[in-house]
Amino acid sequence: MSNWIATDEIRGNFAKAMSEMYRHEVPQYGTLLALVEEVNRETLAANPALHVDLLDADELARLDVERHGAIRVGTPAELAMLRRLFAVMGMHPVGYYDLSEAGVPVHSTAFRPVDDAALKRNPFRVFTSLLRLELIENAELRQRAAEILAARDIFTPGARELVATAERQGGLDAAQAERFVAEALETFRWHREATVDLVTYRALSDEHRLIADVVCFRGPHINHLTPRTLDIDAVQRRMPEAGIVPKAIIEGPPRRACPILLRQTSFKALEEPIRFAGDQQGHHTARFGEIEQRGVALTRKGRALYDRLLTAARESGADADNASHQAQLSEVFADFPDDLATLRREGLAFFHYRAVPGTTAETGGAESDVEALIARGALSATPMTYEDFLPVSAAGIFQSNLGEAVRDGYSHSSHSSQAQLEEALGVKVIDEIALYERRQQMSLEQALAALA
Ligand code: OOG
Ligand code: NI
Repeated sequence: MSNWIATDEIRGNFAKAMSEMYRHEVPQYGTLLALVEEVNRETLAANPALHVDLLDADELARLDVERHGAIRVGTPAELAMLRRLFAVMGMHPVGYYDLSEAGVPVHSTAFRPVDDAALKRNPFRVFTSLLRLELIENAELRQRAAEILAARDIFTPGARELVATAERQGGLDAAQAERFVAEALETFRWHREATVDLVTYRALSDEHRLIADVVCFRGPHINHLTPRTLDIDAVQRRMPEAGIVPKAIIEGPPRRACPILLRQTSFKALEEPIRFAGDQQGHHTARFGEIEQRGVALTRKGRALYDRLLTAARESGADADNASHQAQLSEVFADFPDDLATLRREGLAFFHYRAVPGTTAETGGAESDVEALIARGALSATPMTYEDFLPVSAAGIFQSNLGEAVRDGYSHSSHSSQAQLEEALGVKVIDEIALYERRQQMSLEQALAALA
């Protein structure tokens, strides 16, 4: 037995500290949290079956602490250090998201816990983007941005030291873990002072607002923190009453009896006063609020169907208002089965299998007997929650916060470069679908062993 504090506990404490810091920095986030809690409470009260399902799936306990955040960093070295910092909290890079196609000069991964027990405890995720400086067309500006980034350290000396300590010892003791949370938090804090003058800021911002956001500050301020709601349509409807203006459209799939993947909406970034070098006053918009509703994770086959239907819906024209957008999506998504048994039998979604106490397999437990075991009530299958993000939705969220100045996609030659992101990280990203597959398979093996 070691004296090290569990990574789950460090992550839980960090997520809590981050949430407190953000609530303090962005009061609207607190308002949104209260609204989400209210809607979740009402949804559970009105839907006892959902209450039981979430309880059974061990999802109810995590709901109140469940958040994702997002940051954007400027250099491979910053990303590599972040990878080590998140590892101390049991968070690892999962998935690759290329946003250059959508006109955002970044590519991204999500740091998150990966195993069942850790996800149950606290699924805190941070969508992390790396600026692709090579996409800045103006060579002089590119050079200037690189120099500014090279001159900063987004980590405190204490954070660097404790990450090294954790790696050397294989963990942190209680006092070290507490200090680690405080030191790590500093990287995500907002700064009212830019590191550059207004002229430089404007030049970078004119190239792309996101470039200015990444380059001109001491650190990669957390730009939103997202609670999970059980009814995103209700929260979207009630946001204006709470004094929050949501973006026009809920991203992702439409409302369904069996929610799939991820639905998201956000409120617009705030314009905040900034003091630039040379004592000049100006503004910057970066921080916003977002909510999400999570559904079942899809297999490769299910995801291909989702992508195909989403593309079909998008091709039939953009809708200005959410009601007609949702109506049209629902029509197109009529082709996506909407009951759990079909989603499972057709191999469209992932499930957790469990042995039902008090039953035995009799038939011996070969995998082909799964259907028979389920029919007899010896085996249960509950939907596995999607823990990741969606590139088209992420692009929509980015863009709703970049104001009018949305640009076209970057040229194809500069596209998707997972290898480049992995080189920066210093490790390969985990394939999210393979991870769901493994977790499903493991749950099935354990269930069958229990029944045997
Ligand atoms: C990240 C936007 C993506 C999501 O939930 O899809 C995102 C950013 O703006 O940095 O957070
Ligand atoms: Ni987000």
